[in-house]
Formats: sequence, C-alpha cells, structure tokens
Amino acid sequence: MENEEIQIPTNHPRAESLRIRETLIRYWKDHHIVADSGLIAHGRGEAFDYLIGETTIPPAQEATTAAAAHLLLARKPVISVNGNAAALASKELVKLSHLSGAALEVNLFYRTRERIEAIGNLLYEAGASKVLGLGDDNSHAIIPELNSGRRITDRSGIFSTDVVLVPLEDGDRTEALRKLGKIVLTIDLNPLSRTAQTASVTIVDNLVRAIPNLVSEVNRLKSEDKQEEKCRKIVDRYDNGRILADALNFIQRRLSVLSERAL
Ligand code: PTJ
Repeated sequence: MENEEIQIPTNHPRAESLRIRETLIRYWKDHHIVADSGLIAHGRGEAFDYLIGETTIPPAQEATTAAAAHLLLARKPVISVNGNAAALASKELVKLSHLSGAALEVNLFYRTRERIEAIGNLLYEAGASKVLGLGDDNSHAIIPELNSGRRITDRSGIFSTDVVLVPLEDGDRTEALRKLGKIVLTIDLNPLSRTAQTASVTIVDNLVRAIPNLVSEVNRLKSEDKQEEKCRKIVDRYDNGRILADALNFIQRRLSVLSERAL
C-alpha cells in the first residue's frame, strides 16, 4: 500500500482493509483516477478476499510463478493499467515493468481523457520511463468485437503484444484478447468471473499482494541458471483449469472448517 494520508487507528482489527478503501476513495474523489464502478468492483473483490482468508493461497502462488515465467518468455509483454490498479499499486507496477521489460499501457473500461491523463501522470510520478495508451488517434488500434472503452489500444502495446497482464478485468476483453491469440494473465479475486475462467493464467489473489509477489517471482526466476528452459517448463506444466478448481476447493474446505467451528 502506498500514497496514504487518512488516519486509521492502527489497532483496528480491519485497519489494512480500511486503509485500502480510503486509498481507493481518495483516488476516486480527489484524483479522478478510480471510476465510480471501481469502488463497487472493489467491494466484490473484498467479499472474495474474505472467503480466501485475505492471504495468498497456494494456487495463487503457483499461478504467480507461471505469470512471471510468461512475462520473462514474452517477446513484447505489456501490463494493462486501469483506475483501481493504478490507485492500489502504481509503484509496484512500475517496478514490475522495469524488472520484466513489460511496457505499461493505460487502458480503461470507463474511458475519459481526464482519467487517462491522471493515471499516466501517476505512473510517471511512480518512476515509469514510458507509458503507452496516452497518445492521439494515430497510435490507436481497435480490438474487434469489443464495445467498451477497452477496445481502444495502443498499436505498439496491447494490440501487438504476445503476453498481456490485465489486473481487475472485464470478461469481454479477456475473451477478445484470447481470440487474437494472446496469452492473458489476470489477477482476479473471483475465481468464477468470466475473466478468471477465460484467462491463460489467473492469480486468485488481491492485487495488493499479487503485484509484489509477481515482482519477487520475476526477480527469483531472473536469477536462475538456464532461466529460459526453466520458464518454459513452468508454463508447459501449468494448467489454469486445475488452478481455478484448486482455488474453489480451497474456499470450500475453508468454509467447511468455519461452519463446523460455528456449531
Ligand atoms: O478503471 P476502469 O475504467 O478500467 O474500470 C475498472 C473496473 C474495475 C471498474 C472495471 O474493469 C470493472 O467493472 O471490472 P469488473 O467487471 O467489476 O471486474 C473486476 C473484478 O476484479 C471482479 O471480479 C472483482 O472481484 C475483482 N477485484 C476487485 N478488486 C480486486 C479484485 N481482484 C483482485 N484484487 C483486487 N483488489
């Protein structure tokens, strides 16, 4: 967590969760970075975070390793940044971009010029050397079959990439990107969402834990001997259907234990 000013009592049992909420509200109200619906989307995410125990579960760790391997194997990786991701993890996203060589591109569902510029500025303040998606019509390329603002991509970024990380996504774009033959990596606390179900790699975890974990995994894999061979093995072995089943089974088992305790 970063950029926070609001005073939350440190001994409050939900202090961290409240801090995250306050950060999102501030980036919605004061900076116009988070969309109105971004607050609602966060609430849905929080509910699923409760179900997994607000911790990184083993299937998320495995998916994180696979996502890191994909980023390192990619010809031209891109990290797609929306309002919630920028508000919650701008510095970590920039770190991930520098470490993995992935470009940062602002790409919004609720697209306005004001939000695009505000998110671009936030990423530059966080240390980005280049941010795509801020340009004029000449740099745009349209993803077919999409109606939301997300269809407008940067020709040299998401449109031409082989691997794209799309945290907190809507299902339509994930499907459209997969149809274009791209490897789609996502971070989504809801293992039942269309995004989670259609992505190539789904990290069922909170973005605030998942991005720092991705940074660590990219760092670790980069320091390994025979990095390419190891990354190739990781992605070849990876099965996203099994990871989603494992995440759902984790929730099921946890709820069983909790319901027995409640008796
Ligand atoms: O900034 P914009 O204009 O691109 O809009 C961004 C939102 C998030 C509003 C837009 O993409 C949207 O409406 O997304 P959805 O369809 O509500 O999906 C968001 C998904 O992210 C849901 O499945 C949530 O459970 C999940 N989610 C929410 N907060 C987090 C999260 N997953 C991981 N970490 C979170 N902090």
